[in-house]
Amino acid sequence: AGLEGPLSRALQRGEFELHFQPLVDVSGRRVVCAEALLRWNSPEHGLQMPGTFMPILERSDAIVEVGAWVLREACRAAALWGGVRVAVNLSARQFASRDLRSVVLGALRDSGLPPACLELEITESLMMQSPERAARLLAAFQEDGVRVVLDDFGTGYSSLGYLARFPLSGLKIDRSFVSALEEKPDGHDAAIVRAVVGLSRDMGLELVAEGVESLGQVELLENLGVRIMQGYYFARPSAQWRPLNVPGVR
Ligand code: G
Ligand code: G
Ligand code: NA
Ligand code: MN
Repeated sequence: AGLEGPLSRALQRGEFELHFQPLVDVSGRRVVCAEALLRWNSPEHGLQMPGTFMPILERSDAIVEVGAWVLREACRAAALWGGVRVAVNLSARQFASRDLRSVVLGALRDSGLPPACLELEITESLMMQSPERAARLLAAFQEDGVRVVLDDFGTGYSSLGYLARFPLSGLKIDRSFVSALEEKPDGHDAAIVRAVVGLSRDMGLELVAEGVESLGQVELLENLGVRIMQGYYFARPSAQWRPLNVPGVR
C-alpha cells in the first residue's frame, strides 16, 4: 500500500539497481556465475527487497519493462567479467510475453555478452502455465546458446517427467533441502540431495545448491557430490560485487 505510485515512476527515475551474488565451483575454487537480484532504492521508502515490490510489479505490465531493464543491465555488467556467467530471474508475465526472446537477444547484442554467459532462471510453476509454449521457448533459447535453469527445484508441482521434455541446462536445488543438512546429515533431505545429484549427472544438468550458509553445509554437500554452491557463506548479494576472488573457499 502506498508503493504503487512511486513504483510506477521508479524505472524512469533510475531507482532500480542490481545486486550480484556469486555461484562458486567449490572443487575448482572459482566463481562460475553470479545471480542478479533486483533492488529498489526508493527515496521515500529506502532500499526495498523484491518481496515488497515484486508482487506489485507482477500485477501490472510494468514487470515486463523492468524485467527488460534487468536483462540489459545484467548483460552489460557481465560483459566485463571475463567469462563468468550472469543469471537473471524471469517473472511469470515476462516469461509469457511474446517478445521475451527478442529482448534477450537484444540485450546480448547490445552488450556483446556471449549467449553462453547468460543464464535465465525460471521456476516450475512458470513452466507449467503453458507447458507447450515453454517447451518451444526453451528449445529456441537452447538454439540461441542461452542457458535456462530451473530455480527452487523440488518445491514445485511439476512431475519429474517434465525434466526430460524441457531442454534445460541446470537445476538449482531449493535452499530448504540445504538448511536441515547439518542437523540431520543422514535424514530425508540428504537423501533427496543425493538423488538430485545422480539425476542431474545422468541427465547432463548442472546442479547448484542454494542457501549455503555454513562450512558444515559446504562439506556435507561436497560429500553428497554437489560442486556448485551459492549462499551467504560465500557472499551476500552486493551492488559492489566483481568476480575478482572466491570468497570463503578453502
Ligand atoms: O534477493 P532476494 O534477493 O530477496 O530475492 C527474493 C526473490 O525475488 C527471489 O525469489 C528472486 O528470484 C526474486 N527476484 C530477485 N530479483 C529479481 C528479478 O530481477 N526479476 C524477477 N522476476 N525476480 C527477481
Ligand atoms: O528464489 P531465488 O532462489 O531466486 O531466491 C534468491 C533469494 O535467496 C534472494 O532473496 C537472496 O538474497 C536469498 N539468499 C541468497 N543466499 C542465501 C542464503 O544463504 N540464505 C538465505 N536464507 N537466503 C539466501
Ligand atoms: Na533465482
Ligand atoms: Mn532459488
